[in-house]
Amino acid sequence: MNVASQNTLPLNSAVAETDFDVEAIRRDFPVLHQEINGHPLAYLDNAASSQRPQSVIDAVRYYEEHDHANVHRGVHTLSQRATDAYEGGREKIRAFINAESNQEIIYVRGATEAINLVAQSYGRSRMQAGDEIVITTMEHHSNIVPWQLLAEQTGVRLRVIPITRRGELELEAVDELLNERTRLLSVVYISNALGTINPVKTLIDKAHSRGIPVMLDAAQAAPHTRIDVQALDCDFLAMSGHKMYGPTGIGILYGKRSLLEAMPPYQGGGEMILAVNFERSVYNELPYKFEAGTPNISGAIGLGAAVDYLQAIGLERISRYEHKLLRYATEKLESIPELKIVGTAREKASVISFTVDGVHPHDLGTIVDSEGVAIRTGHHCAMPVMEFFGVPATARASFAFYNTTAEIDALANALQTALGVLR
Ligand code: 7TS
Repeated sequence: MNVASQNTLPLNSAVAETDFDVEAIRRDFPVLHQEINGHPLAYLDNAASSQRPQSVIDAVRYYEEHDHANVHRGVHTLSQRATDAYEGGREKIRAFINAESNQEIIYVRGATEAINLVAQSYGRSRMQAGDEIVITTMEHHSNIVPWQLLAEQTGVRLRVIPITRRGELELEAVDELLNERTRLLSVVYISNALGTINPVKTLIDKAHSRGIPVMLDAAQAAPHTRIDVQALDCDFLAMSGHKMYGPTGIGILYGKRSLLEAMPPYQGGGEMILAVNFERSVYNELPYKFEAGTPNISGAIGLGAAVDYLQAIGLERISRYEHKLLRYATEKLESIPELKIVGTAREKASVISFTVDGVHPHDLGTIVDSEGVAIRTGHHCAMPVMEFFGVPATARASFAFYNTTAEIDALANALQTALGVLR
């Protein structure tokens, strides 16, 4: 599904969605039903980490209470059950992103580790001084610093696609930056700081026409839009479980099998070998070659349950509902004259960053918290974005499909209170 095309949907002022019962969905998320500082919690920090539905909590708990053992190692029943559940999660995730094979789904700690793995395994074994890696101005630090580490190790050069004042990529610059020295294009799919949905299919086609592989940082995309890695034809893709209603400490690296097969292991240890002697070791097959040591078994199982939950609702419905929420919130915040929205791309998802002249975002965040509204303030690990817009930080509200227009109203009211106090 193309999220971008949904941005042209007409706005229903009441955000009424006949086939989307947000109250029923909210009942699946126990954490939402509490008061913070005497007000109902309005959790609007989903880009940092989303909440877990009861089914994820139950799946993890069931595993801990009935099935825990180490995976792939035992003939005993618990080990087999743990292995089945762990590998079952991998199959769910494969189907979720429509990868061709389970061997292309590597369990990692999160998007950060996925990108570091590609930098250190793929990058370090294939790149050298004179080669170039292209990223964009709107990357999260986790899609900048791993390449800088690689640059220090190998002499590769990092080149950066600029952005416009709206917070969109300057696409004309792409043709110039992708050249015969480029070895990889690594791009954020949806920006955590601006909400911009990048035209990743166009970028992939441009890169592939020059023989350049593409990595997508889909940490923010996976919870909000249907991802089909075969349709996109991306070469690598990174996701974080905790941003898609699953546990922390688990994430996925997707890689095309042919690329992963040719890559050396990222870490050495148990599980990733077939045979070891002191002369040499024989590495295990995919995906285990990249899963050294005892993995986050309960995390993988929880992520599988999160994917089941998302599939049951349907990413298309989620995108539609969240898009309406974003439109509602944008109109609401635009009606507060002191407030300036940072990031006004034509294609956006689930994030509104904003500033108020003369007021530090941390102060805004603290005051709205006193009314039960959770937003994030800071540089959002995207300091080059802050530098581009000439601000030290922004306040950011980020939405999930369990959020409501009432919560957005609570945000707007709390911001009015804050402005009354601070200005
Ligand atoms: N890429 C993007 C686009 C992100 O938004 C984040 C985390 C990461 C990568 C790293 O993910 P991790 O799970 O490995 O930490 N973004 C945020 C955020 O916006 N606020 O807190 C974390």
